[in-house]
Amino acid sequence: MPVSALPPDFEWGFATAAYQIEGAVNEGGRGKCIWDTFCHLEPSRTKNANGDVACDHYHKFEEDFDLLTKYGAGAYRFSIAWSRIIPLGGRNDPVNEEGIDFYNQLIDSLLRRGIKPWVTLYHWDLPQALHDRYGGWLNVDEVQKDFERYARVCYERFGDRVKSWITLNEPWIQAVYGYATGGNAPGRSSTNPQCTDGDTSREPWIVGKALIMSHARAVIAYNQDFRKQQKGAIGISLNGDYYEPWDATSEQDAEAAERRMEFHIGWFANPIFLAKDYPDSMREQLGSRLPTFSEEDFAALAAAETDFYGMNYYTSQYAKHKAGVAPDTDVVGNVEELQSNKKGQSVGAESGVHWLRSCPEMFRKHLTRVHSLYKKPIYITENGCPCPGEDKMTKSESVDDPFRLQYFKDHLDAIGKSRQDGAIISGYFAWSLMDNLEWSDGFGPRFGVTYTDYDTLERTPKKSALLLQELIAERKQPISC
Ligand code: GCO
Repeated sequence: MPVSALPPDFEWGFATAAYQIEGAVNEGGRGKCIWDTFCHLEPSRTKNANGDVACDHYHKFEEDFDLLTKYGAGAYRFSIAWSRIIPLGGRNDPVNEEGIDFYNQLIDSLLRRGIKPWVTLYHWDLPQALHDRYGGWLNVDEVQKDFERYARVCYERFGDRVKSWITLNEPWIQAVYGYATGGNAPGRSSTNPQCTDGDTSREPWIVGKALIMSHARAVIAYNQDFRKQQKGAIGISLNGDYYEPWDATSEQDAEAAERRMEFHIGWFANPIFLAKDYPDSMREQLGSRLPTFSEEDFAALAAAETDFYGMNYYTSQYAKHKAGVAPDTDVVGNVEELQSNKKGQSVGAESGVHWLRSCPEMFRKHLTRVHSLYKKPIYITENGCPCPGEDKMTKSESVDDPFRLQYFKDHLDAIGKSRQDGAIISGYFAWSLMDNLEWSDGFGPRFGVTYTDYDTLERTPKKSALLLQELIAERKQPISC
């Protein structure tokens, strides 16, 4: 297989998130977050799983970083739990020095190993106290001020050593799963009879605005008060599948595909990267349910110069136009999402979760589209999959993971091709360093390159980790042109 050299500053690594791996939820002065409440209030919603212990990374981080060293990682993306740093979350609430110490230990250990820390400030674990105090993400004015203060504390305490910041992970998931489907914390949904205290058909869009403005404030704070001295970069990680028309000859389906991506990516990327309003298709469908940006908001968006586009990419789909008026609960743009097209062709090989099929060709198109629209360097901040049937496998079966190996090869190949197409792709983080708590799917799906035994907490490298190790060592990527 021909290979192409990557630039020397290409970032290679693995990614995780605090609630999915840390455990130790009642240690070190940590305050509760909305996921603690969500998992414990109605355990069936998370398949009786929770993050109380998870991978116990809180106590085992040195062992986990030994793995990073073994895999040759140059960078490691992890998230800080807001409620470890400020247990009550708010701008006038005290900072927890034990939480600061914990993340100082992580950062210093990574640096000793020559691994660059990439820090996500928010990976869905809002301090519960802010949700209780004023409605959390539903209170646009309050939450952005508290997020800015939290971000400032992180820059002040860690920014001498952390040079790569990601403000938010997948705001779409926070807004839609948290406030439309109710499948993620805090579990609000217009179809949930418990949500009688608000207009739930507006909530995802209000939360979206709160997330966008929080990102903007955190970036402005960095640019004004820290960038000159600390010389780091700051971005955001957006999820989003690529969509192709279900019927390749239908104009309506082509528009549906575009609309679907606007509802998913443009919702956040247009305000954040272009300082523009939401896509027209959103305004047309949602009318006054979509909040507006004031002059002041637009000024903040324009001032919040963001360095890079973090892309979390897993899969793609086909889009079929839905006739008729979209219902209030529609968050995808009146589109039917399908895994095969009109000709019956599947979007790609099925992985170990129903929503994820391997579609590297569409990944390549996605990279080209995002690059041409937003013109920022792209870092793949998540990419990975569980193997078919892996949730039921024994350890020895799971560590032999040809499906994942092929998935990585094909997606790295697509990156190589898009780089040849002209897209600027500056790094790649495999999701995930180890099997971990897959949110409301519990501990079933295994996305790790390391097998986690949840009874003994023993870690065992899978074969795919060793493939990445080889590629990283050679600083090469396969390109099968
Ligand atoms: C996400 C999150 C991760 C998930 C991963 C696999 O993208 O949903 O960032 O926390 O675990 O994506 O679903």
